[in-house]
Amino acid sequence: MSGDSTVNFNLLHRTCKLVVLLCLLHISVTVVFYVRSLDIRFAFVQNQQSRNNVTQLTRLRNTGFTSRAEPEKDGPAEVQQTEEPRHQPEAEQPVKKLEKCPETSPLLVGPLRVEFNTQVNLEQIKKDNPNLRPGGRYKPKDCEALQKVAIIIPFRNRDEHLKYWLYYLHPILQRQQLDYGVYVINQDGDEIFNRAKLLNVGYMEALKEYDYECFVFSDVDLIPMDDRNTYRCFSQPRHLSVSMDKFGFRLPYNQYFGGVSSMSKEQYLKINGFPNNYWGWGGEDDDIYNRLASKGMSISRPNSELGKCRMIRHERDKQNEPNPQRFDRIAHTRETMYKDGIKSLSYRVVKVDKFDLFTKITVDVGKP
Ligand code: UDH
Ligand code: NGS
Repeated sequence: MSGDSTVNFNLLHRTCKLVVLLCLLHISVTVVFYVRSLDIRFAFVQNQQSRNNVTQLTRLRNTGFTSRAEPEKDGPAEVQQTEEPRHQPEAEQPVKKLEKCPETSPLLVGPLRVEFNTQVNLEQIKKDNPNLRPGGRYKPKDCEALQKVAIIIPFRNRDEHLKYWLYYLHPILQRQQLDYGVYVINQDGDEIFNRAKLLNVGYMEALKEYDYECFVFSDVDLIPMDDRNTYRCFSQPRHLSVSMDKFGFRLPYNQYFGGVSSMSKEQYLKINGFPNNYWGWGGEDDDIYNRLASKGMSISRPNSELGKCRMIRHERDKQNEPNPQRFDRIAHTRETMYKDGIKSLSYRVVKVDKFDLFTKITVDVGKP
């Protein structure tokens, strides 16, 4: 009997030990798993926080708040990194520099209906273009524009035409994904008009505001009929209004460079800008063509389908009669272009108005 009970006691003792050991093992396994799950949860919270930081910074940047405090010249605002874990997976990096916009904008729609029978009003245009910044500035928010373009419009007493221009062009330029600003250069007073000198003023004044690299010079009464005719610069000076309704959608002559054209800063400086001494109508665009040709540049053009545009019909303006000296002047461009141009430009800024849809610079350009 006593031998049996000793055996039973030993068996019980071993079983209890085993149970205690199993319990200990269970507890330690549970503790290990618990600690590991804490680690994971902590890491998850950290990641969520850093993701929120990125989202907040992105939002700030898109509304323009962060860029406002930074100098314009630096382009898209760089966002400062907040305290981020040292080693982050690729996807968790803070806001990166925007990628370049594609060579051809995916937003383009092609041929457009352009007509001037319906009235347009500035308030409506403003509502239709909520992403414009004061002074008629814009840059895409999802990509870095390929070019910074200043659009220069020579102007006096053409408010009705300007409204149509703004109505049609702002949406087009935004679809073209340009970083652009619209500068209306308004000739002060009622002396004889000087289109080319106003364009020179536009070049100078736009550069005071932003480091534009491309300049589009556009008459106020010309509207493109296809948004694939991009208002930017090319490796050669560009003539954009190649197929105007008033010329039966053809070029009036091969050397024609009037209406809408574009030039990079480099191309423009190579020809000493435009002439300042063409007072009244005609010839200044031919002088510009001569300057480009004399410097060995050729004219790049869109094809006649893409280059279609409409002109708003109008009567001849007062104080813009044909210039009787124009034929003599264009015969001597090669001799005069170094004395007369951007280097010898003089004018006085009378007023600068930053409107919602454009910047208006009123200037005294003098008289002949
Ligand atoms: N411009 C003004 N105000 C003026 C004169 C010219 O804003 O008083 C600007 C405007 O941007 C215009 C550009 O300069 O688009 C070219 O001038 P323009 O319109 O006189 O040249 P265009 O060749 O017309 O368009 C010439 C007169 C046509 C008379 C037709 C009569 N049926
Ligand atoms: C030429 C003018 C250009 C003018 C073009 C088109 O004759 O300045 O006609 O004019 N050159 C001279 O007069 C030397 S338009 O039909 O648009 O009024 O741009």
